[in-house]
Amino acid sequence: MRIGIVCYPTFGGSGVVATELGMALAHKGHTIHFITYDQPVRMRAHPNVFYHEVRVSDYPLFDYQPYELVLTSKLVDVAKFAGLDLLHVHYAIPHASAAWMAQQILAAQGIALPFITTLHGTDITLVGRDPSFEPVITFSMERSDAVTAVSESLKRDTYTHFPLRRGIEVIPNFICLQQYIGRADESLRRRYAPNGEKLLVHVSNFRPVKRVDDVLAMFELVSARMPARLLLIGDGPERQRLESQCRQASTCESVQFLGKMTQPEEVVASCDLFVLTSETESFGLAALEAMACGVPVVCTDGGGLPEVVEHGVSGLLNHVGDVRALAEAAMAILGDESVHARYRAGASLQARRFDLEQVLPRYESLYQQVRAQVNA
Ligand code: GMT
Repeated sequence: MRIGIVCYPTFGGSGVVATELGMALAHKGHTIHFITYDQPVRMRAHPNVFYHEVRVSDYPLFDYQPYELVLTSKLVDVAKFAGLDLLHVHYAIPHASAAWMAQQILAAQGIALPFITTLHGTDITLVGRDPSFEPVITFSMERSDAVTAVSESLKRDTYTHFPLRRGIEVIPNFICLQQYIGRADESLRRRYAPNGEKLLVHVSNFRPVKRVDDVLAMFELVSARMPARLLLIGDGPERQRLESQCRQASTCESVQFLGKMTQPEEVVASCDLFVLTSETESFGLAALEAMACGVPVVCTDGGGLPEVVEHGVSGLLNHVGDVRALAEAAMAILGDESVHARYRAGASLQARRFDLEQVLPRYESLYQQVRAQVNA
């Protein structure tokens, strides 16, 4: 099939999932056209992969550049000239409404282009439910040829926040397991924990929803009880404040901000524990990536995290904001070598449930279903 994929090209989970999905489909012989404003960070060269940049001109009349319109025109252009069979848009805002608009323009020219919308999280739980977006999001979800959500929790949230009548299929996020196995690197580990300290790691986009303050607070409690270090990977609006705050703290020497990384698993795999303190997380791809490296997870129980991390098997879950319980959980896992080894094994085993090989056929079958509806 010839498939157009629209996503955010940045480090966020939705962009990573969309790009890895496109790359996997390309390996299976499909032709993939990524359509977005910058080359997706995880995109690699492949004869079946094409990238189309959406370039918004800087006209002085516009205080706000009309990205959605330029994207729509690009979708129409690529659909016609690459002969797309379908569009798969990731993250509803503004991709679903742009896809619908492109579909209407093409229909007026006698061309059928079905589109699938995949909901990822904040497009529903935070931004999308804002009244300034809600009617457009509801409409474009209703008009999508299929809608998928990355977890049961996100599906429930969608029905809670939107007056939606249509069905939503849950297709969980995935990982290419082979990329993660056996990545631990002793020399890297020694660099970050030269005296054999326990190594905790957090990966995020440093937005308020991630509650990174809680990561720092729980780390303070842990490091008071055992030699430990904390690595913070990623960047975002909260980073500068947190970094300055951290410089005043007694744990300053033990905390390192590493910034954005295209392959965070290279570091995560050499750590002892992954920490995620989010207010809510539709799925928690970063936690799954850690588990795939055999790194157990201590996290909150917001949103879809309990669907990814099994309490007592691949990690421990606690209520949002309960920093003390999160610290106790970390110490319970890290304080005993045999317990840690059991959680490590549990994490690796559980990650297998989300292997690409299990999830990819579900998308392919949905594509066929949607295409068949158009041809019927
Ligand atoms: O907020 C983020 O972490 C970024 C956001 C995105 O769209 O990239 O992540 C959301 O989608 C990911 C991929 O499906 C999920 O793994 C994240 O849990 C989800 N984030 C939230 O729900 C906060």
